[in-house]
Amino acid sequence: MSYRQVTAGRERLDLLHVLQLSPQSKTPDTVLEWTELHIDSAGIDNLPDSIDRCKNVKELNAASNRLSSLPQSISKLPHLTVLYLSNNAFTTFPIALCDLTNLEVVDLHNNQLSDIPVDITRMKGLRLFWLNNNAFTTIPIALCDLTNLEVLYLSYNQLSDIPVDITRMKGLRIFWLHNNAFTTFPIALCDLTNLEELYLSDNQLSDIPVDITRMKGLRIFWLHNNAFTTFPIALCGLTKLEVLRLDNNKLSDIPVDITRMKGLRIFWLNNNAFTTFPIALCDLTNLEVVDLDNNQLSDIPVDITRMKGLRIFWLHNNAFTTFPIALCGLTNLVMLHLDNNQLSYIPVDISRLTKLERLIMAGNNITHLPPQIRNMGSLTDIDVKGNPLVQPPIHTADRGLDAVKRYFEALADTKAIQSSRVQINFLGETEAGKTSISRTLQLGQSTLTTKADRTRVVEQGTWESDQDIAFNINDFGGHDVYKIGHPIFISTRGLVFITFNLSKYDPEKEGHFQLHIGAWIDKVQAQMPGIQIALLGTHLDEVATPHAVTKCSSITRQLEDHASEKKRWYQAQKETCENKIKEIPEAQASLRQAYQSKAAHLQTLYGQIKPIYEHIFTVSSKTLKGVQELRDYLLSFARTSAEVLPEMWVEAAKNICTKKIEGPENTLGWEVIDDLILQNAPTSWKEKHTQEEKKKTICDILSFLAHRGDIIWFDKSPSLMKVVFHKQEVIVNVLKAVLTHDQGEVSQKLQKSMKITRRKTPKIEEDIFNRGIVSKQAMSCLCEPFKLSTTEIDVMTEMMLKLELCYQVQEDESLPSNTSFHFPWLLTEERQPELNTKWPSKVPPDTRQLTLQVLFPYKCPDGLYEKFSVRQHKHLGLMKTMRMDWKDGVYAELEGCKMQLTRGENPDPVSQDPDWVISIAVRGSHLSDMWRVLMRGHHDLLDIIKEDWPGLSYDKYLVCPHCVREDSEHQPPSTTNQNPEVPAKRKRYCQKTPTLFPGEILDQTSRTASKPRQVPCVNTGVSIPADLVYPPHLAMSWQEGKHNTYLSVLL
Ligand SMILES: Nc1nc2c(ncn2[C@@H]2O[C@H](COP(=O)(O)OP(=O)(O)O)[C@@H](O)[C@H]2O)c(=O)[nH]1
Ligand SMILES: [Mg+2]
Repeated sequence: MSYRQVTAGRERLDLLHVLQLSPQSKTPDTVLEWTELHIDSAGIDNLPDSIDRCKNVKELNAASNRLSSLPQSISKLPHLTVLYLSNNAFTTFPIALCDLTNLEVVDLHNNQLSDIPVDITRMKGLRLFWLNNNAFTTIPIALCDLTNLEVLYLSYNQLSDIPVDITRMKGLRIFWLHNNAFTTFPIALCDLTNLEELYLSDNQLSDIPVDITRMKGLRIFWLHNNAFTTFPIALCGLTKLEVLRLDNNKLSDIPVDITRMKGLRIFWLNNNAFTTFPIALCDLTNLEVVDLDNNQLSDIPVDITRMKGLRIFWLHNNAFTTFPIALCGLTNLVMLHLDNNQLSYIPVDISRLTKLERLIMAGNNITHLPPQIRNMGSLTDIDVKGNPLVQPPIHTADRGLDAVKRYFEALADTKAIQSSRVQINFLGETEAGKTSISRTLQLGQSTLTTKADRTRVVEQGTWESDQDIAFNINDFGGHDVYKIGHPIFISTRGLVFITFNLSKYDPEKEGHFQLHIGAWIDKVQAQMPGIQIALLGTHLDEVATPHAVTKCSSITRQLEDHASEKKRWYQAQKETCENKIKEIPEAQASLRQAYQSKAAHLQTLYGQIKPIYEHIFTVSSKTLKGVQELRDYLLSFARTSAEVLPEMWVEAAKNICTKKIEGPENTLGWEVIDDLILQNAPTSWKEKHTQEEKKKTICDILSFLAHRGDIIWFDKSPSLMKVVFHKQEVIVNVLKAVLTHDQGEVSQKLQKSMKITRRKTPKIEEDIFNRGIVSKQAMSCLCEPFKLSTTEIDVMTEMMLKLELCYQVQEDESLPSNTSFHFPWLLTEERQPELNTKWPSKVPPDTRQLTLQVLFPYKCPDGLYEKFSVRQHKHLGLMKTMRMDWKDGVYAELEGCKMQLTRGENPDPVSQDPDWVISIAVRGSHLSDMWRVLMRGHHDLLDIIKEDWPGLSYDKYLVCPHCVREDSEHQPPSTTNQNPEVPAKRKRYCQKTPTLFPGEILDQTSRTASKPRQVPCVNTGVSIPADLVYPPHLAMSWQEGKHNTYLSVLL
């Protein structure tokens, strides 16, 4: 007999089924070797009778199936000690278990049990018993005779009392009873004198009897989420208690008697009604952790310094307006949470907290951190997010404590300067007057462009108003290249002017507002919802003043309509979510939560949108009328965004920005940067710091400048970080050269190039324009006119890969020059007809199809599909053969599945603006593999939206696999459609719409308490297996939240 650990998985079920068919056969040795059998989530209704062949199995996991009974044969597994049966469909206790006297652990949570038979008393070995999430209304008396039971889970039932018989359970140490229906304390518990942990949270208790003091051994007691309005004084007799949770009650005071609880180490009092600090706590000198989050405290008495043992203190979300200075006397503090208060400063005395490791101050009103922070040796983490910091700049603080310390060191050695350099971005249609106003601002005199000036894609300039206030100006010409996203070029801290020609603007003309203003606002807000946008009308000299006024007030009205339409859209979406939440049954808590987070997300999205600046600026670059007003606004904007910077940072920024205009370099390499930045550093600072520290400071400064929009620099990639793009134009030109759809232009470049022969040109061209493939060689030809070095070209390509504009394919490993780059942007070919054999329109008989559709109202954001297509490549590896691309789609084979991604318009005969859809369809025969592929695609797409289009609105649906099959089988379709899930817009044009399930199903993070077995396909009226709509999920975990994490650390 082997004693090895042998785990058998789901795939071994087949073997058991074979054995079941021939009961006389000999048991194979492999089966005898198994010590663990994992057949959870296997979709079975019964365990095979042949289970008794697994003679040596000690652990059997059959959780998450559809079991409602067990075969008698299971009682013939003499070694079975651990049995998992949670998430099944038991309504009565499987009696066969009662003969398994060696069973030690039985998990039956998430079933529908309401009673336990007396035979259970035969299970003498039982130590751990999970019965939570069942349907018990009383405690089955039979349980009380399990005298060896140590841990019993009965939470999430409907218990309201406990029989005295419970006292027979002398062995019980841990008793879980939270989320039941107790309104009075079950007094019988008081005689369980061996109990060490008692969990009674989430009931409706309001008092505790004195008898509780008989529970001499109690160490952990949970009473949160009950109905206590006064502190239950009887608790004070529990002198051995170490952990007490009374959070989420309505306490406002604590009696002095509490000082008897000498053993108390961890005390949760968060979410109560304290308005003054409960001073009695100050004498609990053994307390290590106190949680007073979410109360209304505004002060802390000096007496607190007596709490010498206090290490972790939570005071999040209270009403502090000044920093409670008494805290600075708690010299043993390791962690202090004061986030979400209204503090405006951190006192210098904070440095007395020499053991402090984490200081959490997010969401206050702090503008300056004390420089003494750099002397706090134990501090490893400071969180100051969401504060209006100017010292140090927010971005520097975001880089972490070390960066903050380096900043303060630089401040110690050089002068502090209130400095501001604002990025101004002019966007708008061509000929709007962008270049003229940009140059007029820089030169301080009227500068009108001529035709010849209008070829450049971006023009940069700087304007220094005084020593400490400067502007970087970006004047963007209209070109598709910007579709890949202004965010690379525009800093969220900058200003965007949507520029339009006021003299040509016609308020009466249909669509004028949308074309010249509205569409630009939508685009900028979808990508950078927090940025400040203002409107700028040019050519003021050509408009009579009264006309200008009328036009502006018309625009103001349109702006209001535009904003309220957006608001209505968000509200409607939120209401839809809220209505859905109401409809979802209690049991599907997790789906409900998915909708709740969607509603919350919509709320945040809406909240993030910064209103357009209320005044519309009007200027003339010819007469300078209105220019002064514009300048004044720019200066005041700059002043309010000024930050305290060490002089050497300011000098570094100046040196680099000068290079934009003056230097011949396309990019700046590390040596140049090193010199530009350290040139003005004081000698004292240089002498103090090692090469490594200097490098880190340089990175801090570059990162700050990149964030502010002075330069483009990717600090996350080791190869890219060696190069600073200080001239946007260089990047833009290269992108434009590579991404252009102008075949003539490309041909010309290729023909001029010395690097390739005439014969090769047509092939290269065909590759680019039909297949979207740019070889390494073609890439360098296209870049030739810009006189870039090889390193610069490599860095640019690296950047395009990083921005996921393309993916790299190396056809021959031994030939790196054979590398090519695939740009979905460039594809013009339609779907190849030969794909129909791999992916026929009709779903093949032995195959199923899962489909996710993500719908975008009116427009598919530029570049979203392309980036998504590129991102899929990382799952496919370098093997190009697994993938076929066309203009609006990808077909790929991976992990035993076939996948087709497509982008398309949903034709809508009624509306001018049809919805756009990106769909992910997966075909295969193994559902779990198919779900994995689909879920991953879903994640990728959502991640891209989150990264690049945080303000984008979309909707998503899972298309019923049954309908997909039906649809492909029965053509032409029927016309009846009663589907409530189908958005109105879709109903109009779909002759037969498949049932759509909410895509939010995919957002559920934990297992639903009771996942349905069947779901109705509304359109056809049939029930389909839930596995086709609900992906298999991770096991539900009841332990969530910060407290449990720290609990496990501290206990
Ligand atoms: N009269 C007048 N002409 C202007 C003004 N601003 C620009 N222009 C002219 O309008 C045309 C387009 O201007 P430009 O700055 O190149 O527009 P851009 O394409 O948006 O950069 C040029 O012919 C300019 O000379 C202005 O304020 N008044
Ligand atoms: Mg221009």
